[in-house]
Amino acid sequence: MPRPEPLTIPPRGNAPFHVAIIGAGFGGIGAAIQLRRAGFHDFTILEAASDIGGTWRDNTYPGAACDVQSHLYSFSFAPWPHWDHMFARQEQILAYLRWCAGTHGLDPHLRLDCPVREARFDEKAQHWRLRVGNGDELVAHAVISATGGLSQPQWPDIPGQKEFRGEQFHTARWNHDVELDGQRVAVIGTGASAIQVVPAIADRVRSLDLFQRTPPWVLPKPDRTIGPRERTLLENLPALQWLQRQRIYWSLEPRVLGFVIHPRIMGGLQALAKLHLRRSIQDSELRTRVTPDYTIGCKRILMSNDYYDALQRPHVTVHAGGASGLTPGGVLDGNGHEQPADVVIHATGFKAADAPIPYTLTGLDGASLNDRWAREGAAAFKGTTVHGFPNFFLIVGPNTGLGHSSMVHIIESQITYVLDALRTIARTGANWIDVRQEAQDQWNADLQKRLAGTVWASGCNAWYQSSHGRNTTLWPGFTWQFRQRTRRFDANAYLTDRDVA
Ligand code: N01
Repeated sequence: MPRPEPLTIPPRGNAPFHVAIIGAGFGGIGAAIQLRRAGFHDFTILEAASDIGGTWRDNTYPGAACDVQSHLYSFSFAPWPHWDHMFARQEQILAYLRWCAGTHGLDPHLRLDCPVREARFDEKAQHWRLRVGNGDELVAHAVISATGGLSQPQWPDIPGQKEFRGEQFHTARWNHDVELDGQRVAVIGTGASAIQVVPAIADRVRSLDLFQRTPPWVLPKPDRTIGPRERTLLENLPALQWLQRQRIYWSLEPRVLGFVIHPRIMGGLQALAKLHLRRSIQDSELRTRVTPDYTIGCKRILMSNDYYDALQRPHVTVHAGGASGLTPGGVLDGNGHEQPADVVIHATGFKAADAPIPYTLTGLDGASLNDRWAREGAAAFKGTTVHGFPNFFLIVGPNTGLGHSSMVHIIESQITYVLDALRTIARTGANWIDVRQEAQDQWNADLQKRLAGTVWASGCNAWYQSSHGRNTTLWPGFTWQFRQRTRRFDANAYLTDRDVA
């Protein structure tokens, strides 16, 4: 694998230039590996939890697996020949991330159980001050914030949750102490998490009531096991692994055309999903109940070979119309009828579109990014830098999400950009860089113009939209276009401390 160009940053005053990485999921681990591979060792990874892994540590629900093939949903600079399924299970992805951290020597840089509460730019000292959970303060000259787009669970906005007397939990905080065998279980939500959970638990429970508000489009999942012989071959022939990655990448990339050019192009995919539905569900009434009424792709397209089977078990009931509340003994359907339940599982997703930053972030002139984004909606330049927040870099920032390919590809592109920004700081001797407001505004105006014609704007209610009515989550293009735009740090779009001195 080609190494990133070397990175050596001269000390600032008496102190070495220090980088704080917030979060040890794919984004934080990837950034740390690339810093080390570039020969830069002065960084700390601050992780709020007691283990690394991000979303792949938190989502331990039964059936949790990736819906992108693992040879692509992994770092190109840390290929792994050991995937035992085309679409890896959660435990194996977590094992992969631990392997990445171990083999790339990240352990000495890791501070676990160390939630960042506040990051404040000290204009006089020209560096960031980070306050962590135990009250300690850490100084950093640059901050890479990789806290993840899907890290904060969204509980349903329905009354009665405090009154429910049984057990309840969110899929991203699965309570493994709760026994599901023989219980009456209610699942709220029919998104990517629910369609994995429902088939995984259906056989164990006494009854399963699924509360669906909007049915998803579901395609067959082209999964298969990767046997020991194939894995040995991949291990011994790295070129074959590379080819496998390329094959998957180029097979997924054209799918973006249907998302961004015209919703009509989605016709073929929608026909395939309808065929999957017709072949899988015989009962026409149930089929009608789970047939979506919006264009495929407007909400995330799901993949499963066993979801529809599970819905047809005699003890499984789909309640269209969603859940309208909880009572002490169960869940109210859309008509207000109570469905008794011992356990309620909230498969209701994450706070994604409003891109919350899970700590207080204060930049130049005391500006608060938390307030700004709450007021105006999330916006950044290239999903990575934000005007007024010098030397602050987001991984998986606004409008970097994908509906068609691997987020790890986007993460790698952003890391390349951040490393090049740090190289610019090293080369020019500047203390900080700050993206110009005009550059950021132009970037976002262009994005919103392109998003207006996409399938995501075709009239469904998806978490891609922020509460301000803008799509602040998705990248409306090919992933190689994003890579092209982040290949080099574009210094002209930035001010430095010297420009404002
Ligand atoms: O969450 P979601 P998710 N009554 O927001 C419903 C990633 N992911 O955790 O559609 C009934 O998709 C809500 O209904 P509606 C992936 O990026 C990846 O499933 O808003 N239902 C919806 O059905 C994914 O997109 C993998 O009408 C209620 C559901 O809750 C993202 O995570 C696996 C309701 C939330 O679905 C989020 O997926 C899993 C109510 N009162 C997740 N309130 C991979 O395989 C809300 N809902 C990589």
